[in-house]
This record gives sequence, structure tokens and C-alpha cells, in this order.
Amino acid sequence: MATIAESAVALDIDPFDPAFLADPFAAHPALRDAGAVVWLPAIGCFAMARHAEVQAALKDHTTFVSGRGVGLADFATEEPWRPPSLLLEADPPLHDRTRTLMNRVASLGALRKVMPQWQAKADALVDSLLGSGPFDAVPALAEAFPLAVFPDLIGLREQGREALIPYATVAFNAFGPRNALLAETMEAAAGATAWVAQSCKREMLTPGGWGMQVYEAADRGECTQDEAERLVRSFLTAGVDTTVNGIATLIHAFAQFPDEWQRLRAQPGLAKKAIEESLRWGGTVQTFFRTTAREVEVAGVQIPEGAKVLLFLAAANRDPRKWQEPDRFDIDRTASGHVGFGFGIHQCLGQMVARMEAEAVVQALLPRVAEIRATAPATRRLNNTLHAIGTLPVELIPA
Ligand code: OVM
Repeated sequence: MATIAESAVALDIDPFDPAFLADPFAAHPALRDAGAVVWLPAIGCFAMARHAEVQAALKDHTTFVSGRGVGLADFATEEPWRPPSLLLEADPPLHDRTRTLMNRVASLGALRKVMPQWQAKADALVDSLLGSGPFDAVPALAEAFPLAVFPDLIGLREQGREALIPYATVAFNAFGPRNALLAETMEAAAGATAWVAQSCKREMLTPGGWGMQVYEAADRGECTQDEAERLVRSFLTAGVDTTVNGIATLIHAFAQFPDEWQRLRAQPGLAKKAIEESLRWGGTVQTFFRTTAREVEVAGVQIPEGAKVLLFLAAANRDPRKWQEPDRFDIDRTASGHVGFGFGIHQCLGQMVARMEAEAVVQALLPRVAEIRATAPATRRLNNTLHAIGTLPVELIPA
């Protein structure tokens, strides 16, 4: 039965404008309330910001494809800034082959083995920060911890690991338009990009690490050696800036909601739920695009084939149609069902790495820290995709 589709409501919002990026949550109500699907003339894209439609679009990966890029650029007509990811920017059947291989490498069993070492490192790091007055938790904790564990997990060479953050910053900026933010960070990361490219090569990887295990899968015929190199690049791109900002956001959440820290101290069994809630509330990965592979109607709006659709994951995670008091960080709510890691076949490959890093940090803080006290307002580091924290001045008051 044919339905007559309306056209989408146009909204005069530029989601890559610096003012928008500085405070995206302020604009989310307007995006959600304008309609289930809106049109953003500033970027010439459709957009969805409600939980139900964002989740449904992520689930329908044959209509809302990734192979034409998950940023603003349409790979069907525009040259990608780097060879496309074989996971993120691929559709089945290619995606399923690479994802199966990578799932086997990034397994929960492999992570459980390293957890005791990670916990010891997190404990030592928190001990070193305790009772020594105010400090910036971004470099001292949110960057220090992932950099202390993740490169070793992959099996990267020691020299130059600090390149991982500026490289990822560019990769996440590159999902947006070619704006000043991208240009500045790209220039600053020229050396970092070369370091990352070099570090993906087999001869640069340590035996036993997840990087080498991808090459061993290639030896078994599961992918080519060239594909292995690019799959290792996925670990290096997606695995650091995300967890850095996820941990910074977790610390920031408890500094902003001190009662929730007291509640967690009283009920440490809520740690996993608290981490899940920080993923819902935090919005580290704000957005991803899809491209329509066919004409499709969503909530009465006709979207043509070949359209870019911007999915506001972070707005969906605070949609009052789905969550009660969505702006409140509430460690005891049921946050599962959030789309902070996406949904469907592309759902974050490294989500257990991210959760285990957060868990190690929380378990280190819990017995040691009576209060996570903000000593000055946090500042933002603008990014076209990430809700990134620039500085996070805090003091850890010993228990
Ligand atoms: C990739 C990748 C995956 C997820 C996120 C991401 C830059 C990159 O496969 O390269 O962000």
C-alpha cells in the first residue's frame, strides 16, 4: 500500500559549527523535537536524533550502508582521506569476513588474561595522583592509563606511542567537513600519521600482541597481508582517543555529580552499571553518518537513494522518549540499550576493551578516593565527531 511521504522539516543548525561542537547537548532537544527525520541544509544531509530511529537505522545496515563512508564524504563520489577501513567503512560480505577475524583476536578471554596487570597499573597510577593537590586529569589519568595498557595489548613498539592520540584526533575530525578543525589537526599530526602507518607493518609488531595475531590470521588465509596491515590500523585508530575521552568523561561525571560517587562508594557492586551509565550520558562518540543504498521512508519522510544521514548517537542516548531525566547521571539506572557503541553489525569491536579500562580505573579509585573534586571548570577540545575534554582540573581527596 502506497503512503504519501512528507518531506523532512528543515532545521537551520550546522552540527560542525564551532559553537555547536562546544556544546552539542544544548542543540539536541531542537534536533529531536523537530521530527524523527530532519533535513540539515547547512550540510545537505538528513539527520536523526531520536533513540528509536537512530537504533533502527543502525540495525538496517543494508539500507543505511557504511561502505560509502561513515562521515560527510560520500566515497562513491569523493576520494577518502585514507584507504577506507575494512570494518568501519565496509559492508557485508567484506565486513563480515574482517569482523569475524577481528572478533577472534579481540576476545574477552584475551582481555581477562591481562586484567590483573591492568589493575596493578591503574592502582599505581591513582596512588601517584592521590593527595598531591589539583592536577589535570586528562594527561595524568585519562591519557596515561590507556597509553599504559593499550599499545602493549596490540604489541606496538615503545618509541613514539604518543602519536596515537593526534592521529586518532585527525581520523575523528575527518568524518566531518573539511573545516579549519580538520586542517589544523591534520597539519599537527603529519608525523603521527607516518608513525601509525609504519607501526601497522608486521615487522614492527611484537609477538603475542593483537597486531601480530591479525597477521597470523592472514597466514591462515583469513585475509591478505595487506588487509592485515589495514586491520591493525583499525585498532590504532579506534582504540585510544575514544577510551581517553571515555575515561575523562567518567571522571568528569563523578566530579559533576559528587553524590553519585558517594553512592558508588557505598555500593561498589554498581561499578559496571555506573560505567554503562557514563557511556550513555557521556556522548564521547557524538555522531556517525550512513548513506542510503535505496529510497526509504522513515516516519513518513521519504529519503532518496544516495543520501547522507547523520545519526546523533549522543542525542539518542539522552532522548526523553527513551530515558527518564536523561541529562542526569544516575549510576543505578538501566543504561543498557544506549547506542554509545553503536548498534547492529558495526557495534564497537573494542567495547570490552573500553569497559575493562574503565573498570580498572574505577576499581583503583573506589577504595582510595573519598571525593573527586573539580578545582576549575573542565574545558572542551573541539572535534567533528568526539565530545572531547581538553582539560579536567581535579583533586582526588584520599579516603
Ligand atoms: C577503523 C575505525 C573504527 C572505528 C572508529 C574509527 C576513527 C575508526 O576501523 O579505522 O574512528
